[in-house]
Amino acid sequence: MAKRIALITGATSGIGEATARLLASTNFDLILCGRRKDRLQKLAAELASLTRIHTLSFDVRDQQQTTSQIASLPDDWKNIEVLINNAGNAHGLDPIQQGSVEDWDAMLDINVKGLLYVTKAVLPVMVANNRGHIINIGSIAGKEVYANGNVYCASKFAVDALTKGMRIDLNAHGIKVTGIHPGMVETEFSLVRFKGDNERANQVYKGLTPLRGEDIADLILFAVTRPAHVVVADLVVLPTAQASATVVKRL
Ligand code: NDP
Ligand code: 8X3
Repeated sequence: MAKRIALITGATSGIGEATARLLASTNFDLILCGRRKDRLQKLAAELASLTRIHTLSFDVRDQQQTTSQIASLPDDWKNIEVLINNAGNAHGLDPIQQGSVEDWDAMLDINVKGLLYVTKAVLPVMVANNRGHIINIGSIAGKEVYANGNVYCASKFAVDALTKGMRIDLNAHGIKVTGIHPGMVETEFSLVRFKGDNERANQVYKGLTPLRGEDIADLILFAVTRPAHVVVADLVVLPTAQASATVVKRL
């Protein structure tokens, strides 16, 4: 079977990087995206023996950059069949009355508007082909609101709403849309949320076995390898030690 082209945002770390590694060893050519060029180059060099790799470095907050980078793809990379909208992070964990506007802007601009900008740049080819698959990485935070989660939760509720809206609007074009909503995954997520405070980040996963990026990559691979008539619409996945956004069993 011919290889399909998948574009992964946030491929420089965590869930996106694990997904790149898994898809590279299956039936995909990969467009790997992120801001950190050194990481993109290192990963591309590592995976080049497995499949074709193209890298794009851009900040999803910048619509002009996002659009022009995706438009710059050579002809033999333009036919994207799978888009994995994964780039995103939490910034801060504060009560709303103490929240930082900078953190709010980052979460809404990256997790919501960035996802929209990337999708807008990729959709024309899927619409023209009447075929394609968009995977949006939401969160348990997009299903339940928890204390101090306020704006991060709002950004992920928006991802959930956009996933449902995309599935409806793109239905006529045969484009599949999947939402994957993880609980705790040990990546650089908490380090970013707590602005490089390693000790605080490690506390999040203390006394439990969290998910790994590879666990989410497995689900992505499952979703993108279903037969043409099947779409995995919505998946919530938690570590066994986690029952909800806030109910967690620790040793
Ligand atoms: P990481 O911090 O490990 O990875 C985040 C990725 O997003 C990096 O590759 C980063 O690349 C990219 N990214 C962040 N900001 C931007 C930006 N402005 N422009 C372009 N790329 C950006 O975290 P995860 O792997 O855990 O996060 C991936 C997704 O999973 C996120 O959407 C997150 O909300 C979601 N999620 C994570 C959970 C968890 O517990 N870890 C649980 C539920 C959902 P670079 O910095 O190089 O640009
Ligand atoms: C990341 C999971 O619970 O920290 O989306 O919001 S949580």
